[in-house]
Amino acid sequence: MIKLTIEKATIPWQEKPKDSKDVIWRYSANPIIDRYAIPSSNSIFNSAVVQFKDGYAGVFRCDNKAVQMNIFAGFSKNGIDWVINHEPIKMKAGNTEMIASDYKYDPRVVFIEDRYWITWCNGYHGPTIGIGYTFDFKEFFQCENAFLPFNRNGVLFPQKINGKYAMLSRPSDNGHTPFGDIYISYSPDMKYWGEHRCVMKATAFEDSAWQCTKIGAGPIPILTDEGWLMIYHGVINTCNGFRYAMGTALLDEKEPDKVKYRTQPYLLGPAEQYEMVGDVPNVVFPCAALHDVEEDKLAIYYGAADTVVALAFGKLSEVIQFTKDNSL
Ligand code: BMA
Repeated sequence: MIKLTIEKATIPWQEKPKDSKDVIWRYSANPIIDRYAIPSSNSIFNSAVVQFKDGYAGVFRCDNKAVQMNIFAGFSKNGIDWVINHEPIKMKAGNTEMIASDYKYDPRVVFIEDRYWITWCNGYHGPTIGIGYTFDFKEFFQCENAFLPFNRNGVLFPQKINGKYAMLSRPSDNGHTPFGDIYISYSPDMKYWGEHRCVMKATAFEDSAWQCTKIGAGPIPILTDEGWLMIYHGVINTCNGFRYAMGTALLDEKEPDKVKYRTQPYLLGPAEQYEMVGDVPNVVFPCAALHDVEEDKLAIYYGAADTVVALAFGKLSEVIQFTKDNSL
């Protein structure tokens, strides 16, 4: 039998700066994707990447200059330099003919079993969770929306749990939601979703103020020896509006609605110019992460100030330890 060896793409990486005491550090050449990276774009942010062939593919949120939100496929050899298609993803009918969509934003991507699954915030009488799949990032198929409106931040687990697909989501409203907790739902077939359970709520102001208004899942959860590592965003409503930062939690492997640890401090908050200044100031919004257990590497992709895409790094073991040592 001929054994196929699939070349492992090198994970984007930069060593921690000598003077940094943080568990997560930023890529020195951030942002990696400029707001005008394709001819039509006003901003490119909150985007998802995944290993594909001997490199990477991604689904990018590109708002155009009419400020219409849509998702675009892109490709990269090294995970840092990206070529993004100039035309948005055109969906074909997947497990339904009902593929209505007023807008698409904040995609997530994950490989499960035989294909890449994409979730995004889909406009159907307000935001809800859209689901689609692709085998090659050329042809895309849209499935039934997972939930009723209004919902955002639909994030699939990378494998079935107790025989079912599992998805985190954040029920919301039709506007700039002033609340929001993370729930988990299960599906036998990626069409019908149920068994909804609350995972994690926004905190009390006095306990951890950066996540006291709302929270939402970010990248695809990573299975570790300590359970599912969930990177999420937390929001505080300040006198100048919302401020989005990044935290981590560890969820039970078999029962992921059980939170084992959850960070009281944030791991990354808006502090650099490109995170504090943009179309929506003071936003770091993680949507994807690449990891390598053997090399103990984690690369997190996040939208900065709703304008550009940036990259941050951490050691997987240190992020897990930090989450355990700094838990609420
Ligand atoms: C949310 C979404 C995100 C955005 C965030 C901050 O409601 O629109 O895409 O990053 O607000 O503006």
